[in-house]
Amino acid sequence: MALILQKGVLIRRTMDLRHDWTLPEVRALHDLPLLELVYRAQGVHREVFTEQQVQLCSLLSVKTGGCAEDCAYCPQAARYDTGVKAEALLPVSEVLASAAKAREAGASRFCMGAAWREVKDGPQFDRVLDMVRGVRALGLEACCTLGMLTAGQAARLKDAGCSAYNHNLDTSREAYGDVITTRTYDDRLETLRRVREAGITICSGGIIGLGESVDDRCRLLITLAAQDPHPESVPINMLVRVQGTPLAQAAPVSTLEMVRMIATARILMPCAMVRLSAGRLQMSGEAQLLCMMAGANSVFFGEKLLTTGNPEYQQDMALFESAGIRPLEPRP
Ligand code: SAM
Ligand code: DTB
Ligand code: SF4
Repeated sequence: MALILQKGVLIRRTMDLRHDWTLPEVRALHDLPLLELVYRAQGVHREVFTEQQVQLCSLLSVKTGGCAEDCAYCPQAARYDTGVKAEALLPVSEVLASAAKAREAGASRFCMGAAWREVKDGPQFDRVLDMVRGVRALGLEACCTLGMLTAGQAARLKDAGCSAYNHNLDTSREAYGDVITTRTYDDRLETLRRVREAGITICSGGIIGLGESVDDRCRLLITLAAQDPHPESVPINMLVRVQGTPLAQAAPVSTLEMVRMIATARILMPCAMVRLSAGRLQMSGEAQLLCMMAGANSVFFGEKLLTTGNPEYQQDMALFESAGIRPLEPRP
């Protein structure tokens, strides 16, 4: 920690941000007694985030199902029989109506997901660019998650005003091939590089509960923290086990494993928004608050994630109110 003084007055503390964490170091943090880990993560959190605020993000599947990839967790992969039907790309008007409603309900970020392997230039991508422009015009941050991108496509998204691009590494390089075979870890890192070069902020995180080891979870966080700058946003998902996917019968993970993952992410990437993402339906309100104590400062709200369930709006608001947590105001 360094202090910045102006005429002897403390104006800002700067964190020593590291990009070279080692597995023994991260494992030692991750495996600390839980309350000690949460205490340390909360200390880092408070150096950066001084208000009791949580960012509410709204998520909409703008193009559902029929995806060519084989991600073993995903209900939208065409090759698994999950009951999710392939649908066409939504019209811009429908997406913007949904964004306006989300803004009314307190969202400051609107995330649009497409079940694509990669973006193809043409009318569909042009329509997504119109969606991005429309969401920005509503005063919301616009995030997209559309699969792999070329440098040119990243530049066009940036021109349209895209604030962030979500592209998860999901797990460690070592465990990746057990979960996805239709693309490589390096494909993923290459898209992240293109997004960064285009000047769009990065949202990248992962999932726990895929059958990975604790070392794999730590290696994922090490790879994310090796990015310079760190991703601005790190979603931590708990696997939603969907019938028909190869991971439908995966062993459930405990909420305390989520707490450990979130706390470790917070310590490694102090300035990132750490997002408590999929899996909240399986967690009690108190467990979610423990995740927030461990450094999570954002959730997806609304009854649906992309295709699976999420807590009811009223239930979330009651939880935040009882804990004195305020939604982060929009700052477009
Ligand atoms: N097709 C694009 C891609 O894969 O980058 C964008 C959409 S994809 C559904 C976005 C992310 O959702 C995935 O990277 C994965 O981390 C997460 N996800 C998908 N299914 C999930 C599940 N069953 N449980 C938890 N997270 C899941
Ligand atoms: C992320 O990391 N989690 C969100 C968002 N980024 C796109 C998606 C979760 C999807 C959960 C499964 C579903 O609802 O289809
Ligand atoms: Fe397709 Fe994305 Fe689902 Fe993988 S996670 S199957 S790329 S929609």
